[in-house]
Amino acid sequence: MLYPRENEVRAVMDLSGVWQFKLMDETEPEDVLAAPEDMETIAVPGSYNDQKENPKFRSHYGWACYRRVIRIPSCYKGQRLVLRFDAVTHQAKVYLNGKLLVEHRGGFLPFEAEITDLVAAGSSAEILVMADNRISHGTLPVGNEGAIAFFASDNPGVPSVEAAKIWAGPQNMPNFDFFNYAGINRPVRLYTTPQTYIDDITLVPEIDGEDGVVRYEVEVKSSKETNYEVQVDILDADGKTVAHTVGENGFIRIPQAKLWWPWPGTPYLYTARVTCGEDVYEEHFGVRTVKIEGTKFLINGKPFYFKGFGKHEDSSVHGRGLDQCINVKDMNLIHWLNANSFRTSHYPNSEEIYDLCDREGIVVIDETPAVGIGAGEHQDPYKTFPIREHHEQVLREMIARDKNHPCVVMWSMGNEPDTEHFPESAYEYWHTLYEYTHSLDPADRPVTYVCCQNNYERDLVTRTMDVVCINRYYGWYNLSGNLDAACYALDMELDFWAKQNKPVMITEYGADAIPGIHETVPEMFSEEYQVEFYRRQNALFDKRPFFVGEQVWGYADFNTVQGCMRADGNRKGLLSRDRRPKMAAHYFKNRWGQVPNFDYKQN
Ligand code: E8X
Repeated sequence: MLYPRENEVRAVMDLSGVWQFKLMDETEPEDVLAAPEDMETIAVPGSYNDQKENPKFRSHYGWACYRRVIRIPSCYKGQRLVLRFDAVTHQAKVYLNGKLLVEHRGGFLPFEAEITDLVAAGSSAEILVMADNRISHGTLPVGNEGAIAFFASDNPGVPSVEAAKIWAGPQNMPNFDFFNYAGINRPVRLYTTPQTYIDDITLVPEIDGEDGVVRYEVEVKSSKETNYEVQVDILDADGKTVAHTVGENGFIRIPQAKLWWPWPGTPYLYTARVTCGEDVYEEHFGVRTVKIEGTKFLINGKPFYFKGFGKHEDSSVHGRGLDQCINVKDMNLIHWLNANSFRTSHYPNSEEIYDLCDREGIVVIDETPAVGIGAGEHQDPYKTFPIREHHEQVLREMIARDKNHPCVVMWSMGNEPDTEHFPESAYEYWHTLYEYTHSLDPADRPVTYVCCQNNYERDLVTRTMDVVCINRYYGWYNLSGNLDAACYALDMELDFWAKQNKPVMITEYGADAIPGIHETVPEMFSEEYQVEFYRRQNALFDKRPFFVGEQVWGYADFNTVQGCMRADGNRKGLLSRDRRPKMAAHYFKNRWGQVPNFDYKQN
């Protein structure tokens, strides 16, 4: 799906601002809906949870209603009109003038609806958005179910079912470790196209000697029978045409192409300017390749080493709402840290972030919201969670949205599912999904999922991925506080992975550190322990040639559900939530300054 971009023929009206708002209940909205009474104000885009002092905004369970009246300028007459939502979390029903217009499941990917015949240019229209924040065994991310019975029966601290009921219901029980921020988290826009329009563009670059060769495909749609011709111009970074062709699909050769390299190399971007009848669309892309060869992860044919983090979209007040000020700051901090990459843990990020990463040369592992697939040793989630179809849907939508970004080098199908208790059904689920994911990407990027700390000998899935991605907490959640024991166990495990002949990287490892807690003898939660944890474990990665990257957990501290394991959220960030460096940030800035992007490992 193309990003809404204005140009000489397309107009984009940004509907960000203050909307009307009301928390609703669990009742499924009907197909015809009137605005509720007594609405209050809320900012869009933004999660609603932290915008008010009312505790109900944080603990809400169910639907919320947004309202806004838009004016459609008369100069839009004759154009196609499309209403686009970049993300409504987790499920949306959108109403135009009281009637259901479009529904969407999944809180982190865009959807749109054409409204040309439903509104008149020069008039106004009412938009109501119903957003459902409930999570369950059937949503991604996954919510726990049945907590009341569990807490009442197994917990001596909860002496009665009544107490458990007050505590447990109704509320969301995330089976994941980030706050369930909800609402219209990303922009809403009204955009125009001509009646015959460019619906999609696919660009797959290859390198051929000194040249770039781009396989392309343009999809055109039209409300009427027309003849059209598709023209494609490739513009260099100065806007000069360097290649031209005609036709809906084919190959374009860029002589002496400049490649897209991760920072501090030059992330050179070209523009494919596509025209078709009256329509024009400009898509940016880079000439770069990604390939796995033996135990190497190759970018443009050279062995790449990932230095970076798992990173949330999370900031104070905005929650998970788009915040370009934070995004620009984050890109600069990533450079400051001498990092080169991050994983969009644990959901596809806003499209603006990938654009920044393309421009800034930051490498991205793009992850779906499939986090929390597991329910302990007594329940096989693959046989009992109704998620498969939805999981395929988010993969389709994520890849359709992000396929042209040079920054995206790998797809992560999900994070930390149970692969240990039901190894065969886990294999059946993930391996078929792995093949499906490969089939979706025209550029056929590497595909992985991220493995939780587990019994790696029982786990049948991780070893079959293109890159083995492991999250490990030796010295934190297990073998807590003892880095000799932690390093012994990690070393042992790495010897196991050495035998698999795959590229292996760590996608999470880390220790909580509260800024300002200092110790001469490093203990847990001190800044010193966090540094020591990394220093000791990095030494084990450094001596292994098949090891292709270290992504720490995490980039910055982030908000979570409250609980006895979390003091003001998860504190494993290299930076605090307001992006101030802890000691570990300085440690990595120094280390990563000495670890090159390419050829770090001689194998
Ligand atoms: C943590 C991280 C969490 O924030 C992330 O979303 C997923 C978790 C650790 C799993 N990985 O808790 O800091 C711990 C497994 C323990 C054996």
